[in-house]
Amino acid sequence: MAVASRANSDYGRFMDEINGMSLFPLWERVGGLKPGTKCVPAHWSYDTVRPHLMRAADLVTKKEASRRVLCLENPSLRGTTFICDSLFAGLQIILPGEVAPSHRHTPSALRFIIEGEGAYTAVAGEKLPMKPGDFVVTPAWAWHDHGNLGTTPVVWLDGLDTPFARFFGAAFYEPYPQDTQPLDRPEGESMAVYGMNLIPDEFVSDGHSTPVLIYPYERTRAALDSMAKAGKPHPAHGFRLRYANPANGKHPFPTMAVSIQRLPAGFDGKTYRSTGSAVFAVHKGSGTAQVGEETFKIAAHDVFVAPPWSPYSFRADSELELFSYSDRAGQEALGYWREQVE
Ligand code: GTQ
Repeated sequence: MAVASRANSDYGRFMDEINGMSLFPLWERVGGLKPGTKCVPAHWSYDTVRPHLMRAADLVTKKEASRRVLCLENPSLRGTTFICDSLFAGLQIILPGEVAPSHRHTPSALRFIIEGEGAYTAVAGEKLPMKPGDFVVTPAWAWHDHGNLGTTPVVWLDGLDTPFARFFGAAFYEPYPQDTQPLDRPEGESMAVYGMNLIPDEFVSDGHSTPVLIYPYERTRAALDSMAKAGKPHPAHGFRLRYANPANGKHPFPTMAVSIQRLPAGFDGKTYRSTGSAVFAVHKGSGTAQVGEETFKIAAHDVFVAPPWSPYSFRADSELELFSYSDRAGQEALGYWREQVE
């Protein structure tokens, strides 16, 4: 109908007139609904990025930078700071003696510790010492500052759901009046009180973020060890565990699901895809990630991203462990989540 009338000058005048009124006819839209975005598969080798993190540490003081972070920007999203449409990823470096001043924001944040010991994050009044492989939670709107009390640089991966907050026009930010917030909760409290399959009677969940603020790698590894002894690996994911919010069994964040998976040496996984955008950080081992049309050789501390509905699979040369976060929690809450194994 539209096609037949296109040559008609009445139609041309109609189009011109409605265009001037901020109106657009749906029947003229090209594209329409289909899964996936313009986000492309991308991979950052830690060996390549690390020297530039060290240079950044030389060139820019923590005072100048507040957070000394190199954003991993998707090649199709340059200028946004985002690794995919729904997630932020950055590598943050903090030198011995430095403090990253306290602030808070509506986006939720996670840290996955890459290298170095002696750094901590203070979150909501609790100091959380961090070691490689630990996963640390910063709930939305919680005060947080970081420090390095050790003798070597410490690097971690920051994962945030900033694009969600931006999308909804709800990206608030506030600096704390001092560099550090008061530590009014005992060290280790969130894990000791909420991380033992026990919940205080009076605890009322906000229904969003987990009350456990740190998931130490020591415990994660023990869980993976037991899982690997007890059963067979999933054909695509190997031995995979998701970090759970103990208050409701769901995800640690309202938007982000977070997982760790172990692929035994020689694992040659099936192809998998989901509507989720997922960011992976190699905790240890080496192998290959096939993501869409791309083949990435992956090694310890590399980061890569799998776009939504893009098929991916893994091969492990040595025992591989992959930490990952995705927008799955948000998609499940909204009813969009779908997945497919080969
Ligand atoms: O450490 O608080 O990579 O607020 C981006 C935003 C890190 C942080 C980032 C942040 C932080």
